[in-house]
Amino acid sequence: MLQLNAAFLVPCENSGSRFSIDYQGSKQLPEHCPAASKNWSRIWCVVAGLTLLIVSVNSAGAANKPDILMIMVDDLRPMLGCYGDARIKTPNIDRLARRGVVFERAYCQYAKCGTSRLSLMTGLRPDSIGVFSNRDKDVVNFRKRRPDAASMSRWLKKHGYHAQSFGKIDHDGWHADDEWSVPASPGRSGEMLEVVNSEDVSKPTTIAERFACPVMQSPDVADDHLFAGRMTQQVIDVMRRRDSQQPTFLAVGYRRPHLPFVAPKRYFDMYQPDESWLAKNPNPAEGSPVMAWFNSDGYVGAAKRVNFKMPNPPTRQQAVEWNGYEMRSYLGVPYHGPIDTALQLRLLQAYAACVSYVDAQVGRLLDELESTKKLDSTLVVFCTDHGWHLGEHSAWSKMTNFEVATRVPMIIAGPGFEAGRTRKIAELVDLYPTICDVAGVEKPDHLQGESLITALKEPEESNDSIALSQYARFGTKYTGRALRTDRYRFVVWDAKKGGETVHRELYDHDSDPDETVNLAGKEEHRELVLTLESQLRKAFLRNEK
Ligand SMILES: [Ca+2]
Repeated sequence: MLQLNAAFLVPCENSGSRFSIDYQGSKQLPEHCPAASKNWSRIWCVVAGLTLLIVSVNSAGAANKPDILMIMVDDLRPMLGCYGDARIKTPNIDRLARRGVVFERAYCQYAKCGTSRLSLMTGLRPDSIGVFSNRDKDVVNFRKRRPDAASMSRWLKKHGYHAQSFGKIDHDGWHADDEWSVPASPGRSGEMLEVVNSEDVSKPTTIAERFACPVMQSPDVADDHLFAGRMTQQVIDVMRRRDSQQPTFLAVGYRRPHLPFVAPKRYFDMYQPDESWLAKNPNPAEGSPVMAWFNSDGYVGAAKRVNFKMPNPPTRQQAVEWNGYEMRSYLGVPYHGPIDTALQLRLLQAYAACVSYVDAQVGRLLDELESTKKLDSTLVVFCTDHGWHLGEHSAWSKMTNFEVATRVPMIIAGPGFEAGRTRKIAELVDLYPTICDVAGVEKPDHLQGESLITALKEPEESNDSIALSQYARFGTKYTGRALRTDRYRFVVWDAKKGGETVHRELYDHDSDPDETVNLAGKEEHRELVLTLESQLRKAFLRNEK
């Protein structure tokens, strides 16, 4: 039985259907100078000539550089055909995977949108960025504090690229227009909460209030009725208009499958999940601390707004009952307590539908590149910002250090390397230096990731690389820092005050890929824990600045 609070079953606030995009990026010099006045004509020609010269000089260093298309999907776990899981149909992402190198073990640095995206775009790790909230002012302060840390877009722009972004690349509200060649096109404010009018789905979409937003909607509408479809068409329009003399970096950020799960009905109709889809490890890992898997700690205030008092801190049992609050804050999911099997299956169906909807949009972008014969020469980077719990460890959503929250799809296809797959452990923070290397752009000094160019050229090669992730819990009272090696996931939880290590976690992926038993406290693993902790501390220390 769903616990819907009638008080919140109110119509979504109508913010209109405005949607506009700034196309200042198209540099179109006149084919001939206007002849209204000879003098003005001469002046105009001189100005135009100088502009042309400047563009030419700007582009000189950009000769032979590939166009770059970066596709970033929000909250996408690697539950994809090309990752060996055919339950969700993603023929287009799979098609890209067949052309490029699939990183089977890629990890985010922070399993939450904002910090993960800042890390990816700046090439810095979260400890160096120091932004762990969703507060806009923290990002402004970070940019002031680290003016040297040019973002990928700013750097590529400096090196001759036309850099343009669509949708969610930085966390919503964190865009800085001067990072791009033209102002970013993020859509309406709050676009994440785009919903259709349930009385008449043909009406323009609106932006919902968080607690008045249904967790899922399956309107019978065309792809372009929703933002992702409209945005895709705009990207294609820009692709068609772009100046072929100047290399282009297009960053396209899809806001689904992030909640709410809204996608056209036909994508919902593709799925009827059965119980085999349910999480294999629905309970918290044996011997794990609450802070490892309780991902509702940032929602205490939000719960209060709707007159629910979330225990803070919760007992182990309370933490299970309140877990996954990001999802519970939408209409249609109980605020706390069990999520019954029927609802879990509908949520799985909705998540799958959103992924397939986004996949179809990715297909449109690939089709466009293919039909203009630019697919072979374009560097296409496909990734997300972090994984997602679909009931694992009693959690829904992200915001943990577990494999399901930190492992991400990463596919890189482009000129100069063959298709393949690699088991090399990679990180999202590696993308910036990798893109520089493939594009033939020098790398800025501040980067903390490692270029994956060797893995792209020799994907069979494996090595002893590691991945680092982290998450702050209960505000920033505790931080969990995670090390992923070839075999293990090892996590330490340190208190901010006093620096005391309060918990350790160790999972053996050879015997326990679902991370169901924390081995850290077992006497037989004492030496291993010491070794991994030493490795983890050294690796994280290297990145503190
Ligand atoms: Ca996200």
